[in-house]
Amino acid sequence: MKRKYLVAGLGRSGIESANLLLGKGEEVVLYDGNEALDSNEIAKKLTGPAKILLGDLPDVSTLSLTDAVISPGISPELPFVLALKDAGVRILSEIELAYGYEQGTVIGITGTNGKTTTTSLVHAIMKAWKGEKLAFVAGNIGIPYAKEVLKTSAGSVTTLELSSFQLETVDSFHASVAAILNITPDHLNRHHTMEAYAAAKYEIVKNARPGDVLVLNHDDERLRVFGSEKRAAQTVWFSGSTPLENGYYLKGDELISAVDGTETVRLRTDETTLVGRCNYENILAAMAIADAAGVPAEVTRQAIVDFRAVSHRIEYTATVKGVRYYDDSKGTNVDAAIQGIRAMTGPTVLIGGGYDKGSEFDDWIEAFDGKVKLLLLLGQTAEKIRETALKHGFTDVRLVSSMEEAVKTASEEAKPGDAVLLSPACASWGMFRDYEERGDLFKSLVHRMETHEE
Ligand code: UMA
Repeated sequence: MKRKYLVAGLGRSGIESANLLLGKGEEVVLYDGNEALDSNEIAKKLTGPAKILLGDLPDVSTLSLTDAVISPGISPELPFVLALKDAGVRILSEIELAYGYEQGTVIGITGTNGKTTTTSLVHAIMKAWKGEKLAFVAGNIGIPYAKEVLKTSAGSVTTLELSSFQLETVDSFHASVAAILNITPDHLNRHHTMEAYAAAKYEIVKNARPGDVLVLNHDDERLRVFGSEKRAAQTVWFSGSTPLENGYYLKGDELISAVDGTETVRLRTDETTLVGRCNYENILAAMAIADAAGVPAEVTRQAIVDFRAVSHRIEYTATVKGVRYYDDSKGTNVDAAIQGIRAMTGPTVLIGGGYDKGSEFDDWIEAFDGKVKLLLLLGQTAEKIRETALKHGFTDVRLVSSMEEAVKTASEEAKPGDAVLLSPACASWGMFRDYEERGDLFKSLVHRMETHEE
């Protein structure tokens, strides 16, 4: 049967899905809810002709569709997606679509925090092992899988960073090695409950086969339960806190792998430029994944030693007038932002707030631990965070209306020896395209002050 695809959402994911389908000679209709988009601009990004619909989607029965590829930012609960389902249209994610063209081996990494760093580490290891032509990285990290998949071949390894949004609508997707790094509250406005959010992440292993490996965090209670269930994939554990009879763990300043209680020291913490327990956990997970994929231990070790930190993750930006500035724009939820504040060693002016995902901010405020001297708040969540801070007796809070005002105020209030940390505990949507744009603006404002200082 001749298929007819709707590609919904015309951001990075949608455009590359459309191009993959157009390249395969499929009939594609493009759709975006934002009627202010320019159809001509969209058409320029496409590799072939396609009808473009903007604003409200017409009655789906008039479109004769067979499949709909929905972008990660589109909830499968939206009325137009439900209408498509009711009309018998197959709903799939970009990941599921691209996976249909995969020729090699796939490694899938999900979790609330640490997935970009772990994905980058694993990809660095795979590149060191297989070479540039046989190692690919894609997914939530910012490179659509649909853009990379046609480059894969029988011997290649693709490392995918997968968000709950991308996993929600997979069907046949299969990763030979999968990892769930941790599950803490995030995106609850989309998934509603922690159970539903966790269930989306568990989809990463739904098609596990004998011989597959599932890497899980032993320190995460929910994952300890999940990992004890019977399934085709073998579970391999890592822990940032507890020595394991079999598994990967941090002990003092050593990263260790153990088999039946026999320990091998794989790396010392001073051999990597990554800092903080969360990063050591990411390295342990990456080692477990690399071992499961069959990478020689020395190749893994060297690639980790050579690895440099990911942008926007507690990234040192500059020192201006004795004040150190850090960009942790990737701290898009409370748990990630707690890691950001923990990494600070002295008085800190903290810039937070952003898009409202329905999170609670109590744990974040409690983690301030006397270090935060002033909290500057931006965006939709500013008032909610301020109220939470006051409830916890933290009163040094000020609302600001832009990143420019936040950086200016921070620079006026910080004394030499202090730090200024952008770690919002919220997504950037509403004010910025994504956390990268938010972090880049912060960094450029800091660098501008640095230039004026000279
Ligand atoms: N749109 C609609 N209707 C809606 C919602 C959105 O039509 O109800 C349209 C918007 O008008 C816009 C387009 O959809 O034109 C945007 O699509 P998108 O939000 O899915 O964004 P993409 O640019 O396609 O980027 C997506 C991921 N975005 C999200 O998950 C929100 C990127 O993850 C990912 O890097 C990219 O695909 C490539 O795979 C970003 C992210 O913020 C980094 N991820 C979240 C996170 O890390 O917490 C999950």
